[in-house]
Amino acid sequence: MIDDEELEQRTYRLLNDAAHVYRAVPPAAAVLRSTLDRLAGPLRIAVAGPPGSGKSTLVNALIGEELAPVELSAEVAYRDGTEPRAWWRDAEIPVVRTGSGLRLTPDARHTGGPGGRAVVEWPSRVLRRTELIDARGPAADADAILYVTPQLGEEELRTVRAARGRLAPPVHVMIVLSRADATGGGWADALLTAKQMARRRRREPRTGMVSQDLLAVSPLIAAAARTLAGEEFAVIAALAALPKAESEPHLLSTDRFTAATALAPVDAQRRVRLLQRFGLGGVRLALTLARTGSDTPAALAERLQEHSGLKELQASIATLFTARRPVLRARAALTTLDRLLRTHRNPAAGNLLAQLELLVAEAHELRELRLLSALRSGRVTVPRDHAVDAARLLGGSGTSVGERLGMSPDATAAETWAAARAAGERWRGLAHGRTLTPAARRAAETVLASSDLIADRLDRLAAPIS
Ligand SMILES: Nc1nc2c(ncn2[C@@H]2O[C@H](COP(=O)(O)OP(=O)(O)OP(=O)(O)O)[C@@H](O)[C@H]2O)c(=O)[nH]1
Ligand SMILES: [Mg+2]
Repeated sequence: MIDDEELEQRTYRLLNDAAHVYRAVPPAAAVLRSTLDRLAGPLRIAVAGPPGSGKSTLVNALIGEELAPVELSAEVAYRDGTEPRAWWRDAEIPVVRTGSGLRLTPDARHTGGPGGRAVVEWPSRVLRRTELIDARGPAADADAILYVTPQLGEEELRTVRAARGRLAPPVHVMIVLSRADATGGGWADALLTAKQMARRRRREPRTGMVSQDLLAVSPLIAAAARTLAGEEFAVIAALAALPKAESEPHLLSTDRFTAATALAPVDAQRRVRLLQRFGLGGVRLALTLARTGSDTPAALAERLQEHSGLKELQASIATLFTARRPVLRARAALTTLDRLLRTHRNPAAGNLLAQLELLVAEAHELRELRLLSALRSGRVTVPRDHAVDAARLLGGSGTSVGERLGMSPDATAAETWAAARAAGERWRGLAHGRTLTPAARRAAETVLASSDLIADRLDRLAAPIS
């Protein structure tokens, strides 16, 4: 079995060999060039969802800057770069920062029909690891999707399922229940209520089938917290310093909060701006936090990010998406190459195709991804009682040994060992037993291989370094 690094290297070699074979076939050569570029590039995450669900605001929260939405009705990809630059339909265009995002101004030559994607380069540590696409529809070339929606009914689940199915290979999906601050009318416990609801929905099989994780987030509070200015903190602190009896009546509605005669220490204009940035729920939360120990801008920003659900989302993106980057990248590249080799047939291509198939068969992580996706879509089933266990061991909830075994962070080495052994026995029994259908047995064999790899990794961790 081969590891991430070998998978990457062999994928790279195959693409290079193919580039040589197709050097005289311009369309194929172009596809290979961009595939090679992408192999080393960041993971592409599309932020998708219904209109007005908070996609652009979430992009800002993740990057930690007020960039979106751009004043251009198009999909926008945000990438890391050394300085702010933008492109539209292959031409570089001016970027201007306004009070609420970027203004991209394509000149008349570049306008035309709707659709297309603008590219914005922005220096950012976050973007070095992941490219974010503020999507309009299902972004066809994404490795993963954050599906942002304030509600999750049958219709939304159908949309997510369709979005996954349209993409080859089927991508990783995470559902973000947005506008969590407005849950149940937006009262003080709105965020908590939303998080509890998300936890419940996450366990439902029909959501588990389409997404790796489901989280409640308030993009608005998250974005405001990530970009909290010193002056803004001063306004919040001034309001928090007022006696509660004095301020509370003005926090009951946006009209009362922004009334000219209200809350004298802070003028109405500043209050309006604060409301735009945080929403009423966010203002209430910020005041409560400022009163209970968050007495510096950094401390307040940190606590607001926790409450908004952003921290949890970042952690989930890191374990479920970013940690899989090499495998996801390789899988996307190999899928493209496979298609190319089958459409532009020649003797050398046949040989490359055989090598590609061998690589895919040997790379256990690719098999894991394929099985995870098959289990999620219901194309393959394992016995009900074992479905959650299977997805976890395959790395569906994170790829570390502890996450695969579902251990708590304070588990001892002995407990981890015992769990690994038990998983191995469980899946050996299923894989070698006679109760499963052939397809389920093959799935059990893959889960068993994952369990054996976990035991291997524990072995290596325990072995003295010589
Ligand atoms: N209360 C509340 N409002 C939010 C939240 N997130 C975004 N909004 C507001 O909802 C409106 C739409 O937010 P956007 O981020 O532009 O949503 P979008 O999905 O990008 O919208 P389109 O690109 O037009 O589809 C804006 O006025 C935001 O300020 C949130 O978490 N809570
Ligand atoms: Mg938008």
